[in-house]
Parts: sequence; C-alpha cells; structure tokens
Amino acid sequence: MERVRGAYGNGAIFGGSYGWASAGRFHHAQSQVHRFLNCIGGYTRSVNTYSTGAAEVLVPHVLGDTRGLNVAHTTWPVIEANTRLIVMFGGAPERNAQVNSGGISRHVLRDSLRAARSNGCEIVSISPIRDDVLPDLGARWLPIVPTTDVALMLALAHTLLEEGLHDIEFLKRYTEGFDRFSAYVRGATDGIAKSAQWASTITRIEADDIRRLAREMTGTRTMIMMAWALQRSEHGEQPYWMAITLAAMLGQIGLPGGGFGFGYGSINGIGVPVHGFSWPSLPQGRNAVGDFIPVARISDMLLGPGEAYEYNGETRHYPDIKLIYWAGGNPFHHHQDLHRLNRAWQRPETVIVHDSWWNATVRRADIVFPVLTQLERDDIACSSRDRLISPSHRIRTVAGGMTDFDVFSALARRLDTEDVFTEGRSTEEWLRFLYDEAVARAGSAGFPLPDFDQFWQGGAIVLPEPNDQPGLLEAFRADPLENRLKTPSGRIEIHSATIDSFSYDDCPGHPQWLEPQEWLGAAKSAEFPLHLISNQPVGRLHSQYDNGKASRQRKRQGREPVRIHPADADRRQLSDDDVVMVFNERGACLAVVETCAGLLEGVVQLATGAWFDPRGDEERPLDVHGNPNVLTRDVGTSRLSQGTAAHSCLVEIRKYTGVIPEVRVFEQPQFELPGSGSQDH
Ligand SMILES: Nc1nc2c(c(=O)[nH]1)N[C@H]1C(S)=C(S)[C@@H](COP(=O)(O)OP(=O)(O)OC[C@H]3O[C@@H](n4cnc5c(=O)[nH]c(N)nc54)[C@H](O)[C@@H]3O)O[C@H]1N2
Ligand SMILES: Nc1nc2c(c(=O)[nH]1)N[C@H]1C(S)=C(S)[C@@H](COP(=O)(O)OP(=O)(O)OC[C@H]3O[C@@H](n4cnc5c(=O)[nH]c(N)nc54)[C@H](O)[C@@H]3O)O[C@H]1N2
Ligand SMILES: [Mo]
Repeated sequence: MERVRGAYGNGAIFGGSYGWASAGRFHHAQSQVHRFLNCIGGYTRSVNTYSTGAAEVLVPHVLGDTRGLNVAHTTWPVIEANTRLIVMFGGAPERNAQVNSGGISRHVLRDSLRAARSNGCEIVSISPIRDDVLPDLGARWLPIVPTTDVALMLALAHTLLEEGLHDIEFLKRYTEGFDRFSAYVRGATDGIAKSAQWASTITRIEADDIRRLAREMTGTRTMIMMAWALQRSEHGEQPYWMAITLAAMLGQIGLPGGGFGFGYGSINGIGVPVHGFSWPSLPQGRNAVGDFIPVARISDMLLGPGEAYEYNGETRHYPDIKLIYWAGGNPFHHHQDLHRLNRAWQRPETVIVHDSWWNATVRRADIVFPVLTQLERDDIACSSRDRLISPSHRIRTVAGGMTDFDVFSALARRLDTEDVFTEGRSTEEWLRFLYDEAVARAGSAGFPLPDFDQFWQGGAIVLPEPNDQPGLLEAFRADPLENRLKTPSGRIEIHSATIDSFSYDDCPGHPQWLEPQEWLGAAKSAEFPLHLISNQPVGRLHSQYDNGKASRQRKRQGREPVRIHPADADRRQLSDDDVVMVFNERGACLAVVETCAGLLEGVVQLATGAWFDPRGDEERPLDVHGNPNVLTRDVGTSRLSQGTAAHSCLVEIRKYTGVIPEVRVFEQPQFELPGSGSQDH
C-alpha cells in the first residue's frame, strides 16, 4: 500500500469493496475498510448499488429524491386497511423478505398480504414466475415475457387514455410533461399507438386482459408494487419511470393505500413503520480522493483506464487502478460476466481481500486476511428499517483470531495512523461508544434505553410500534406548493427536461419502450431461445454460507437447480435431475434440471450465489457448480445510471454428455507454506 500510494497516488487504490458482509453496527466491513482507507489518504470509491442501481439515479430526477424506492413507503398497516387491488410487477416473493440489512424483529410480508386479502384486497402478480407470490393469497397470475413490463404499462396507459379514465386534474396539478408522454402513447411521435393489441405481441398477455386490468385499476383503490428486480435489466430505468407515470394517471398517489411503491417484496424492511431517527454507525471519515465509479462498472474500469464513459449527464474517465482492497463482498459472486471480470482482475498489481471462507474472490487475491465471523465477535445489531436493537454476542472465541478491525488497526499502526483509525478505543470501547450514541438518539426521539451493561446482559429490545406515518407523497398531495418536490418543476416529472438534455438514446426524456439486446423477441433468441432469470436464492443470502449445510441441502446432486418449463424440457429431451449445460456466447455452467409448470415458456431460472468453480484453463472455462454470472451480460442499464443489467440474458440448455466434473470449490486449497509449516491458517 505504501508503494502504490507513493508511486501512483491514493486514487490508484480501488476500495469500492461492494458487498453485504454481515449484520453488526461496529464490525460492518464496508465501514471498516472505508474508514481505514480514508485514514491513509483515501481511495477510488463506488457509488450506487447492485440492488437498485438504475432506480437510485432515475427516481431522484422524477420525484426529487429516492422516496418510494428505499425510504418513505406507504406502510403495510395502511395498505392492509385501504388497498383493494395490488398490482405486483415481479411478485413479492416471501424468500426475499426473509432478509433485511441489520436484522429483523418481525417478518411482515406474508401476514400483511394475508391481512389485506382478508380485507377484500385482490392481488394480480405480473411475473414470468408463478411462485413469486405465495400460493395461498389466491393471486391472479399474468405471466409476462421478462423485461417487457414497460410495453404492458404503456398499453394500460393507452387504454386509460382511450376510455378517458385517466385523472386529468391530478396530472395537471401534480405532474410535469404529461402531454409529451401521451402523444407518444397515442403514436403521434413515432406512428405506433401503444395499444393493448400492440403490447400483447410483445408481452404475451392477451389484449383483453390488459384492457380489463386498466379498468380494474381505475375502479378501486390500487397500489402498484414493483420488485427491485425490474430495474436490474437493460433500460431498467424505464419500468420505474413508467410505474410512477401510470400511478399518476390513476390519480391515487398520496391517497391512503393508493399509488406506488418499489421493493415491498424485495426486502423485509420496506413498508415497515419506523421511527424517524437513525441508529449510529461507525464514522467513515473523509475521502480525500474525489473519484468514483458506478458500482457495476468495475470490469470496464479495470480493463479501460483513462477511457471515457457517460453517467447521469457527465462524461467521466476511468482511473488506473493498481491495488484492489476488498472486505465484506464477493465480486466473483455478484458481478456479471465473470470471465470478463477474471480478465480484468489480472490488471492491478495487488489484490487484498478479507473474508472468512475460501470463496472464489479469496482464491483470486494476492494477500488474504482471514477474519472472524459474526459468531466469533461481539457487536450490536440494529436497522433503520426495523424497530430492533440487540446485542450480538460471540458464541465462541478463536485463539489468535482477528476481526476486520484488528487487521486494520494493525495495518494502521504500520502506516502511522493508528490513533486516527482507532481513536484510542478498543473493540469494547467502540461498542460502548456506539451504544451511548444510540441511547442519545433514541432518547431524544422519546425512547429510553437501558445503559450498556444492562443492554449487554439482556436480549433484543424492540421499540414500540410507531403510530401514524404519512403515506408516500401524502403531504405533497395535500399541498403541492408548500411541499413541492425537489425536482426542477417541483412536481412529478413524467417528462424530465434534465434527462432529455443529456440526449441519451438509451434513456430519453420520458418513459418509453426500448427494445433490449437480449429478450425473447430479439433476433438473438433464434440461437439462444431461453431467457435466464438469475434471482435471489431461497436458502442463503447471496453467496454467503454456500458452503454451509442449509444451502447445500437445497442443491441437487451438489449443484444449483435450474428450473425449466416442462415443454421446454421436452423439446430438449430433458427430465428432472439431468445434469445440463446452460450456455451462451459468454460462458457455460452446469446445473441440474428441475421442471416447473409455473414458469412462462421460454423462461428458465437459476438463482445466484453458487460459488464460482471454473474448470479448465481456456478463456471461458466451464463453471461446474451453477453460477449464473458466467452467463449474464456486463453492460450498464443505460448511460444515465450504469446499473447492472443482470436480468437481460439469453441462454440455451442441453444435456451434459461429458464426464461430469465434481464440485471442488468447498475443499480447502492446498498450501505450500514457506519454512517449517507451523502456520495454521
Ligand atoms: N446475476 C445476478 N447477479 C446479482 C444479482 C442478481 O439479481 N442477479 N443481485 C445483485 C445484488 S442485488 C447484490 S446485493 C449482490 C450481492 O453481492 P455480495 O454482497 O458481494 O454477496 P455476498 O455473498 O453477500 O458477499 C458477502 C461476502 O462477505 C463475507 N463476509 C461476511 N461477513 C463478513 C465480515 O464481517 N467481514 C468480512 N471481511 N467479510 C465478511 C462473506 O463470507 C461473503 O463472501 O449480488 C448482485 N449480483
Ligand atoms: N433469500 C434471500 N433473500 C434476499 C436476498 C438473498 O440473497 N436471499 N438478497 C436481498 C437483496 S440484496 C436484494 S437487492 C433483494 C432483491 O429483491 P428483488 O430484486 O425483488 O429480487 P429478485 O429475486 O431478483 O427478483 C424477484 C422476481 O422478479 C421477477 N422478475 C425478474 N425480471 C422480471 C421482469 O422483467 N418482469 C417481471 N414482471 N418480473 C421479473 C423474477 O421472477 C424474480 O423472481 O433481495 C433480498 N432478499
Ligand atoms: Mo441487493
């Protein structure tokens, strides 16, 4: 590190280090690594997330900030009491709502949907996969061709216009640019009316079903819910912009239980009533390097130092990275086109990784710091999306084991900045310090907490349920002048002059149907006729503990299952438990067939997270375990936000006829240790 920052400057250190790591306020790996790198002069960082990369950039142009995306949603109790129709795009899979960053005190998704249902709420799930919504909710399933939701929503808008069902008063008072959008919908700008008939050939949803849905949505209190997944594809900005536009046409935004909300089924905390204060976290300090990349552009950055790229109206240039520092993430799980990432990874001179397991990223590091897991260290767990604060006690002690904090403290000592990094506090002193801050914040919000020693000996504390919380954009609806949005017009921007001024053909001035490169209607589907959905796994968090029992129990013959429609399986003479090769021009992996009638024909599903286990030394080796990111395409959603486009991916599948290689990635690598071999790591 000394050498690199001396020779090239701190900007040559990439410390983006994206990833979830584990729950815990103090040992939060991202905070630790960023604080450490800031103490030694800074680093090139990353912005936005893999979760909502496209939406994080788009939604502020439309609404002024990210409300409705990751904060300020209309809460479940309000939905339960008021909503009469929920139209879900991408369903609301219970598997995803098992998870919340920082921890969960109560799982809410299933019970909330059941409560709404028993109050008479109808549910429509628009998704390529039937079990994206719990079967006992009696939802109407409209299977849709992946990444064509914008065409469907345009047709819903067209029907509203044709039948005069849109709320003209709402559009006038609260939105900007509807005229330009409606001209496009009617076909005045491109000669194509975005009719139900037009959309039915794109989406494979019957025109009558589209018209009927449009009428239903105007006739009753309707909430449009959209999974975060929909913006994780090429032009992923469009479905989000279009969902807000459609909700505006219905005119129910800001009414109890009406309007829209993103991610209700993506993570547990969305729609959970919370108190209006935030818990403390480890201060990260100030980064003296200003440079950043959009998080999913890592391979582009490593492969193209100095190259220009567009991002949110700016032309930027990639830095020349010499050293990568990663703690708490697994890019060889999370990034798209892993063979390309593997090539890019050879460019920097040094890669340093902290992790607890020999996963694919650790195997590609020059220097590995093995760190203790969450179960081997003390911490405090709490979450801004929950009411819980809990001690997180270590359940065993590992002699000589080090946490991320211990490693960074020791490095900081050698780099003469230990006092700045630790501020003279031990781990326990940091826990007390952070907890005291939590007591102060909760106290000023009216919730007394016990002192540290009492807290530490007790169990989790769950703050009382908050009373009323305003619905999404309720105040704006009540008084749009007093509560104007932070957009240029102060209103909801159905047309954005700002985005228009960027002149991006992949993200024009209002929502549009833009044909992606890879979808079932693309010419390329002649060669690769299956659309791959690589969604979140049921039995683990991303790639974490894929080596553990819970995850391995869900595999088939030690590999990831790939779900395929029986008709598609028949066409390829495949049956359950066959080992198959899933492939396209970017790569190939092995997986095990699980036929499933609850998929749209032409769609296959392979969850993320199997540890990358490539075999062979050619440029695109076969992954023998079932990691979908050897198949996904590494392009930005658009020049606006450069988010990941993981869900835009065509593949073909055939039976694997070679000798089936064993999965080896869970075996410890063999070491050749210098000296006596007394090291026991
Ligand atoms: N194809 C496709 N790819 C995707 C997605 C998709 O939908 N499709 N989804 C994307 C999304 S939304 C996300 S968020 C990413 C997730 O990508 P990541 O967040 O990178 O995935 P994780 O498996 O959670 O990686 C966390 C790593 O940190 C380690 N770890 C845990 N605790 C600690 C700790 O305290 N210290 C240290 N040093 N390490 C620790 C774990 O062992 C693990 O290796 O994946 C993205 N990738
Ligand atoms: N069990 C578990 N839960 C998790 C995670 C995990 O790793 N494991 N990860 C967490 C994280 S970091 C995140 S960001 C969230 C992600 O939450 P989401 O992004 O909502 O989750 P996904 O599982 O990618 O996708 C949800 C569903 O969207 C549907 N879908 C995909 N593309 C389309 C499309 O074009 N149109 C329509 N209509 N539907 C589509 C798919 O059928 C898919 O099952 O999940 C969180 N929850
Ligand atoms: Mo995510």
